[in-house]
Amino acid sequence: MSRWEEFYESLPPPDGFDDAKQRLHEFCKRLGAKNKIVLVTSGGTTVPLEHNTVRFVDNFSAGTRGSASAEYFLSSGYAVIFIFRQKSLEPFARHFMGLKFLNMLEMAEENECLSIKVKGSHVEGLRPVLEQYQEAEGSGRLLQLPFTTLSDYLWLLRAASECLSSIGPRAMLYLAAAVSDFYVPTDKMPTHKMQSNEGPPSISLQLVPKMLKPLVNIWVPNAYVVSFKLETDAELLIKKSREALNKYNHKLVIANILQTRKYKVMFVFPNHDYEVNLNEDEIKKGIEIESKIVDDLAKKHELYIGGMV
Ligand code: 9Z3
Repeated sequence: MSRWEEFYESLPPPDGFDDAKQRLHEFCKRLGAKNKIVLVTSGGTTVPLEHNTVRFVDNFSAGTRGSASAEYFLSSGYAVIFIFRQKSLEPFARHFMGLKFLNMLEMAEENECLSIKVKGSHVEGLRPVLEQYQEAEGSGRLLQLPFTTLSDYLWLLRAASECLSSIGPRAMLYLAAAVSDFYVPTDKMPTHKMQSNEGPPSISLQLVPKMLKPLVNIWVPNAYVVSFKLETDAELLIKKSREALNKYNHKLVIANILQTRKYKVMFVFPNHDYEVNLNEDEIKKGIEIESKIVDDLAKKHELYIGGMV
């Protein structure tokens, strides 16, 4: 048994997994014959430190990259499977988060009847979002499945990949989730909440086997697979991205630096690379880098489907 198979054996499937599998199957069957389908993963995974989990290891990802990209894929005609960290940003809903949402509303009283309305200054901005959301809902082209832990994520990733294998090169995988490289094995985890009066705990994290290998070679071998590489040291970025391409044989790594990720990424292919960025003017206008990333990818994917790359 390979290391990744052993790893899966050690992780029980998440609650509701059969239902998620069925929804994936129905989605791919209904839309797969005629459409391109992209699997977008988004947000960070948690790694529990106790079986009855009070504490866990998490990461910074807010899900902006994934949720914004899902919207642009939908408007480029894709059907989208969106696997996202519970409570991270979601397509369309991300425009209505927290106080931003409340600031868009106002009270109105007419004939002693009180109502709440969207402020006039926001109507034009909200219209395209609402229209696109209603179109995606109406056409059933968006399937959202949440995860919390690394284990939930890996089960969903595998199930979605295996479903997508039936549509060959029309499937794209866009792996933007920030997935933990480390975990605490189930048999090394305490059952109950760690007690501070027992002194500082010593926690030994193990390496998570890289799932890109079975994903590219076994689960969904004909898909257009795009992974993301995140670094904080710019010196390492291209080198590490090329290493990943050589190791896993997928099509493209989109490389980004933590601090500049919202306006600059590198597209790294096995033999060349280039920057996709936003200039000052585009940033001021509120253009999102994901619109450029998805535009470029949709073209590359079309060439791939046509057997041209
Ligand atoms: C990314 O690099 C994404 O672009 C971000 C997006 C997580 C930086 P936000 O959600 O951030 O918009 O706040 N995702 C992949 C990160 C990752 O863990 N990649 C692994 C690695 O770098 C490889 S799969 O080793």
